[in-house]
Amino acid sequence: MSLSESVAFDRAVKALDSFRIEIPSWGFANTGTRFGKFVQAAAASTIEEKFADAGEVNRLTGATPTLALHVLWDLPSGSPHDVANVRALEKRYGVRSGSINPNLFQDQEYKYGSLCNPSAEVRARALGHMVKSIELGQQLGSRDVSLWLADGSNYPGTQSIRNRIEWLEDALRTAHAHLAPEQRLLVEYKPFEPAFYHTDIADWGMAMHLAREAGPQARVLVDTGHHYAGQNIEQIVAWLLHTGMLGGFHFNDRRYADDDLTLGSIDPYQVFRIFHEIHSAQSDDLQMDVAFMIDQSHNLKGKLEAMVQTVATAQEMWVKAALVDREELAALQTSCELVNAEETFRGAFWRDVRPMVATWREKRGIPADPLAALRESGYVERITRERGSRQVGVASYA
Ligand code: PSV
Ligand code: MN
Ligand code: MN
Repeated sequence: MSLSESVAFDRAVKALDSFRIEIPSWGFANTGTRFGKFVQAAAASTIEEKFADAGEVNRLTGATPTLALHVLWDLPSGSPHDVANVRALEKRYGVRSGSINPNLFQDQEYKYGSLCNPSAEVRARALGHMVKSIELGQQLGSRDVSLWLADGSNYPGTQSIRNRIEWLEDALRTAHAHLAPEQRLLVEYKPFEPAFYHTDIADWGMAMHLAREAGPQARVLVDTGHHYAGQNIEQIVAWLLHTGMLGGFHFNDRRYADDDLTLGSIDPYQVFRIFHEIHSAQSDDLQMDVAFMIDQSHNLKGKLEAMVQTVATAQEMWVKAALVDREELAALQTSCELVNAEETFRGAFWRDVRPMVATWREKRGIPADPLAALRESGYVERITRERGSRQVGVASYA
């Protein structure tokens, strides 16, 4: 039995009112693959343009009040001037700084690793960058520092895996000691790429161990694209919820590996299953504080449109998962009525919640159809003209 229309709508309103998802500054910039970039005239190339685009997505969806920043890409000097500039942009565009992402993968000296580099000098400089990122977070009033390492090796026998674990533990303990009481350190894992033999933080077990070693304000960050094909991601989420170690998500979709595609474009049921774990932990009163963030790279689609699609999909999946009749499901699980349990579960997934979400948007003064509103606003055409005129040889579509 599915929930009645009125119970479902009340639940949808509650779910949507509390739903926030952070957007990444790099989702508006020109990005590509290792084979090159197809540049877009409308792509943001300055921090102001990224804030402007984020403000537009927030205006259209009402769900994205924060913007994740990548230190070297967005705060290159880390100076008080950079910080003051970002502060002014926050006010101008109505979007606050979100998670701070240190960049420990671009510098040439990180060829053999950053916090896990065999050279003590390189490790110390990488740690210095971490500490700087933590301080930037404090100056910007942003809570989470998200750590992703590209560290690893490409060939068996070429690095000591265990030495690198020790260096990493030491570095994360020191970094953690610099956190302000309200800050958190989120440790992201990834099984491969750019390293192809071993990655120093390859999975959730390693990330959880390191977060525990680092200290009480560290948690695990789950990027949905950072798993081997076939891995049961919602089970990992359930374990992290159970152990109180889930800190946040980087949402994206993929067909093969870390493809960074728009959410739900390949497998919306995966998003639903993850959200169900969160809703069910919430209704079981599990202590949790989970940051939802998008980590996507839109190299073919128009960036604004892609971001709006993802946020709208996230809202829809969040509502669908809120509409699982969890009491009924619990009873069916206990009595092992497998088919009925499955039908209760996936019945919520198949329910068309778009009319409910549109009604909620109208009640909250948000466009009922954010994608259509984006198109009607002329925003993309305007930035295509303004930004495109500064670039040469750029494709004219947004
Ligand atoms: C690495 O693949 C990653 O998922 C990390 O979160 C980085 O910060 C981000 O992508 C940058 O593109
Ligand atoms: Mn990520
Ligand atoms: Mn990734």
